[in-house]
Amino acid sequence: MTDVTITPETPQRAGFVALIGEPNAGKSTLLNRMVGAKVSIVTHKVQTTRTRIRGIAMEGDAQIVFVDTPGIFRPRRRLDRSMVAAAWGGVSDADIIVLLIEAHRGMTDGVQTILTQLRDSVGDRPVALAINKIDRVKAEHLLALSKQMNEAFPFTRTFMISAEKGYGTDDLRGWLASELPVGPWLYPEDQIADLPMRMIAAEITREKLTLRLHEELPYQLTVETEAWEDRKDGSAKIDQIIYVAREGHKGIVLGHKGEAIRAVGKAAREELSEFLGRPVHLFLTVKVREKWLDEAERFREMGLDFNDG
Ligand SMILES: Nc1nc2c(ncn2[C@@H]2O[C@H](COP(=O)(O)OP(=O)(O)OP(=O)(O)O)[C@@H](O)[C@H]2O)c(=O)[nH]1
Ligand SMILES: [Mg+2]
Repeated sequence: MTDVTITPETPQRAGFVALIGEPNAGKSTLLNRMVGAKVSIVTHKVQTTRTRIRGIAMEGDAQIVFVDTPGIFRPRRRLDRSMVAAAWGGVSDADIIVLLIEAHRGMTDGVQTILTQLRDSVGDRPVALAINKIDRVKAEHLLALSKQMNEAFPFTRTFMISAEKGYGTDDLRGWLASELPVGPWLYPEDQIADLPMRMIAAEITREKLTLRLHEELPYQLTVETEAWEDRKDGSAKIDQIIYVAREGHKGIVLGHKGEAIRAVGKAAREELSEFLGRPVHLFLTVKVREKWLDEAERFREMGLDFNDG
């Protein structure tokens, strides 16, 4: 008789980790780093992310579903309110919450407001503090900030990270994996995102527009994928509409002799074609729609709830 060794199976773990914080804290950068691919768009401007975006990472036997959220700030417009509501919705669905703050900005009024609301909404779930952008400050500054934050809120753990450079992010991911509840994986092992392709495509174009346009304009436009055709030759033909709220904005988006929109289209097409691994023909149309910021359909396309008023 041969010996049979029965190894007890290590249990699978799985769950949701919400990344929250003020606009520009580096949530989307962290999500992309954790997943190892660009799933959520990143710009140097505030309010880049408009809806919850899931990115999936495997860590040993744990499947961590990271939920990137819009930055939390004091909302003015209807769109702002829906974005902030989406962020808190991410908190209420999460098994673990990670609050990102910027090392060089410290405990701002905005961060304190978030802490107040967190106290009322997390119950006994773990909340980690991630002090991000540590590459921008001196080490001695971090200890004082960590102390100040931990006096203000009972964080389960504190991590000092640079989402951009990758400092401290492996530690954070390891800790998150160990804290997740035991349970079956929620997605196939090789899946990294669950946003529909047409939305990812629209987000890539919106990122290029946001990087190029100044001041308020990025906040007053939205991009939708109108049509998508997979061609026999393996390429994809993608038509997108850029909605702007004013005639004047249309001219700015197009640029002199259409040079602005051409540059945006080229950058978006290149990234999209790399993402898809095949050639892309991208056609952008700019439409003036004065009331798009008050249209339920536009919110639905962005993946947001449309609230009254
Ligand atoms: N120096 C430095 N910059 C960073 C780091 N992480 C993110 N950034 C930069 O911070 C800016 C904002 O990053 P995002 O990831 O878009 O921030 P966000 O929190 O998702 O912002 P919203 O979507 O607007 O709420 C970008 O210019 C990033 O490159 C970091 O660790 N160090
Ligand atoms: Mg973001």
